[in-house]
Order: sequence, then C-alpha cells, then structure tokens
Amino acid sequence: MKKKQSNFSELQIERAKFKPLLPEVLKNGLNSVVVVKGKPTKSVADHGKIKELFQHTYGLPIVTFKKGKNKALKKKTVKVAVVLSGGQAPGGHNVIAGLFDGLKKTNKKNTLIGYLGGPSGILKNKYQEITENILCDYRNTGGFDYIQSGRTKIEDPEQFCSTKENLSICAVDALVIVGGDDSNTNAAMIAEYLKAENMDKCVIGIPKTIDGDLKNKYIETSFGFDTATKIYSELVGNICRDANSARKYWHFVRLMGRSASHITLEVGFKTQPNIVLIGEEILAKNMTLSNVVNNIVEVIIKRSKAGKDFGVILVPEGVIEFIPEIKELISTLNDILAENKDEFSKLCSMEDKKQFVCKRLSKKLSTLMAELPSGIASQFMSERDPHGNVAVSLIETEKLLIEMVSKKLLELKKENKYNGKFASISHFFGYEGRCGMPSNFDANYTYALGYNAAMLLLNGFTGYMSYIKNLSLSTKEWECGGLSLPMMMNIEKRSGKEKPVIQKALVDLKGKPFREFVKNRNKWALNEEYLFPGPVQYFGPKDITEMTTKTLQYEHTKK
Ligand code: FBP
Repeated sequence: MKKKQSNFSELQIERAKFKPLLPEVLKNGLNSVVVVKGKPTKSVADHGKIKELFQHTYGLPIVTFKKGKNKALKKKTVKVAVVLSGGQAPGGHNVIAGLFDGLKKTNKKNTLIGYLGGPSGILKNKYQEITENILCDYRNTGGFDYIQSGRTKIEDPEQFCSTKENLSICAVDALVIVGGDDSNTNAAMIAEYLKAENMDKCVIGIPKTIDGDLKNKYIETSFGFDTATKIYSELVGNICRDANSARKYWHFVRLMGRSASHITLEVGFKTQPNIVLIGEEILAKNMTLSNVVNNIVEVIIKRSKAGKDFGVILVPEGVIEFIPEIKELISTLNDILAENKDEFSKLCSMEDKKQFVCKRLSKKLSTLMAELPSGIASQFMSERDPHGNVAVSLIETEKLLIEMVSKKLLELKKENKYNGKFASISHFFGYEGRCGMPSNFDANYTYALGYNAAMLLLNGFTGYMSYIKNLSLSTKEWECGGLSLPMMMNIEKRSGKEKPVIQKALVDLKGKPFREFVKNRNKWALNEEYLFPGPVQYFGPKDITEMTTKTLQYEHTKK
C-alpha cells in the first residue's frame, strides 16, 4: 500500500528529495559502460574443495567497468528479482532504487520484482512488482520494510529445485541477493546450481551487513556499517558525556557485531571511551574470561586512585566467541544442539536443558557451563539461526562482565587493595542502529551497488558480487565492477558439518586501524578524552555530511 507523504516527518520529506550520486563511470547510463575482464581467480582458501563444489562458477575473472558504447544492452528486455536477506542495514531500499533505475534507464521495458520476507519468499513464490509509485516513498529511507527480510538458508536439494522452478514460473532472468557473508554464500550456491542445471539465469550478490565483516581488497566495506556506527557513536558519545557529568557510574556498553569487532573499533575511534575490548586481540592473546576481567579491573582501580570512579567500556557482542574457552564451549554446544535437535526441543525447563548438554560436554566444559550465571548459560543454549550461528545478540555479555568485575573488586576490597566505589549500568546498542536513515555515504554507496548490479546481470554475469571501490575518495572517483563469489569462499564447520562459506573479515591486528587504536588506548583509559560525534548529519558542511568511517580512512588512505 502506498504511504501518504502526510505520514512523513519533516526530515523524511526533505530526505526523499536527496538524489544519490553515481560514480563517473555509471553516470551516463549502462549503455555507455563496457566490461574489462581480469585474470582467472582462486578461492581465498581450500582451493581444491571449493573448486570441486563450484565446478561451473569457480575461477571466474574479476571484472571492472569503463566508459564505452554498449549497444547490446538496450536491445534486451529482462525481468529481475531482488531479495533482502539477513539482518537489516541502512541503505537496503537504495539498493533496490539503484537497481530499478539502472534497469529502467537501460530499457524502459525491463522489470523488477521483490521477493517478500527474505529467501523464504523465493521458496514460497511470494513477490511484489517494484514500481516507481511505491518505491519513491522508500528512496533514501532506512529499514527493509518495502519487501522485508529473513534468514532462511537455501541448502536442501528440494529448496534449490523450488528456487529454479519459481524463478522459471515468474520468468525471472536474474536474481539479486542483498546480504551478508551467509546470504552471499547462498547466492554463490544458487548461481552454481542454476548453471549446473543449464538455466540461463544470473545471480548477483550485494555486500550488506552493519557488522562490516564482509570485506576484502575489492569490497572495502559492506553497506550499513557507516550509518550504524554513526548512530551508535552518537549514543556512546552521549553516555560518555553523562559519565563525565555525573562521575559516579561505569557504563558497560555492548555493541552489535556478531563475530568481528569492527563496529566496536569504529565507535571507539569516534568516541574515545576508557576501555574498548577487541575480540580478535583476546583470541590472539589466548585470554581467558578472568584475564579479560582482570584487565578491566586494572583500569578501574587506576582511575579510582585518581578519584575517578566512573568510565565507559565498549564490549563487542561477538567477544564471547573469541574467548578461547567460551569459543570451545559454544562450538561444542553448536554440535550437540545440531545432533540432538529433536530430543533437545522437547525439554521444557532450563535445568533439564542444562543437564542434557552438560552430560554430553567434557569435564572441563561442563564445569565452565556450571560456573556461568544461569541467565547466560540459558542464552548459550538458545536456538541457532538457519546458518548455524549462535544468537550473540541475545547473550548479555555486558552483564556477565559487570557481575565478574564486581566480584573481583569485592575480593580486592577485602584484601585492602581497592577502596573505590563501583556502580555500573549496562547498555546494549544493536537494533537501534540497523534501520537508521542511511548517511549520505550509505545512500550513495547502496544506490551505486544496485545500479552496478544491473550492469553485471545485463551483461550476463552470474556468481558475482557487485563491488564499488575507492570509497574513501569522492563518489565520482569510485571504481565499479564484479567479483567472483567463489573467490571469497573457504570451508568452515557449521551445525557440525563442513560447509563452503564466504570467509569473514575479522579485525586485522596488523592493520592500520588496530595499530592506531593501540597507540591511543592508554591515554583514553586514564584521561577523559571523550569525543561527542552527535547525530548523523544529512545537510550542512561537506566535511561532516560526506565523512566516511575512520576504519575506511585508516585502511585506504596512504598516510
Ligand atoms: P547480518 O550479518 O545478516 O547482516 O546481520 C548482522 C546482525 O545485525 C548482527 O550484528 C547481529 O548479531 C544479528 O544480525 C542479529 O540477528 P537477528 O536480527 O536475527 O536478531
């Protein structure tokens, strides 16, 4: 149903007028763009196994686009389907808008449909035609509500078969899957299946996730990371100011980011709180949960001695899976829950569930499980998503840390080694940032990704991800092209089985962003060097409205 503009806020009305900028190469429409093919590619790891699994789509070259006449595109009429998959990320609607505009500008007769509710929409053949009449109300907006999203994994032979049938019923020539690493793994598998079945249908992926962990040399960032981290930074900045004003609380802030700690690192740069935990560092240093707690306690004591019984600490939600002992526990639990799904689902009480898993754990792991606060233990046993991931967004790690830190400080107090006051407040910022109105960067980036995807599929590429490079430069200078999906894959254990998946990009401890953080963290710990970035700005000085992430700046500028 078409929404009325009268239901829009003043900012929504103004924002609807924003015209995303396109990279120079795409600016004159796709009939003026030609393809340059690079050399054959290899997967990031496990070449043999990936090649075997992707016999029809392995090794495809990276392609880049440059200006030139491409008359062939105009003559074709295509029907394209788009699906939004996984967690929401700011800018999803602009991917649809860019794709729609790219298709229509090339040939007015091209059409776009949107599968509803994520990949399950493909399986149920539930879709809606994308029309300008409705799309105009979603341009430059946050959320995925135009066609919604879902986390269904297409992996069984029957599911592949119904995907093929439903794409054929709708006479769809190409499918665009907007998703993170798991959803783009789905895209790669569907592309391979359709090719093996001799179906002349293209599948293109779009890199989406606020987590920022879908990246490599070509995918410099996934969309949504920019806006989400700006929103979290506003909130954390406000907390820092409150902490510094009241001077009586330690704020433990958990931030979304299922595996990698990119969000936390970026928010750390933007707000400079007293402690920033980075999961990847904890893993590299093989730290136990008590090591992590002791490090926090050390800073709390130092600040307390300086008369500062307050501070702000950032905790990435994925940190829990980086603590080696917990990582082992979660991965063993994943296997136990996958192997005993039916039996486990019949258990009602938490105690029965705990006993059921403890019986199947090693002595070391069952002791660890028993030592965890019962709320946390039950969160560890929550249902896995269809990709086999534990729901870290539901594990209250910040509360676990508060409990353990308080206990440690109490012990130290008894030994006269600490005489400060420790009062704590916990926060979790996750869902607050995923549907925000996209920043100018994300609005432009997503629009370009969609437009660029149209270029890839109109040229018959399949098993590719749409990429836009040089993102730390002005939009005009962005480079466009396509990256073979199997090139990004490796083999990982999921739900107890080895599976091909797109490799996640974790925080690189040798990379510039992390090194920059290490240079500064001791100062941030003891002093109040807090920054207050304020809300995302859409209008005003370009230095602010066009600002990219610190992560992108450190990673891609030659300083
Ligand atoms: P994607 O990887 O699908 O983009 O989702 C990322 C994320 O936002 C994580 O940060 C978070 O842990 C998870 O989704 C939450 O999932 P759900 O929306 O199913 O609660």
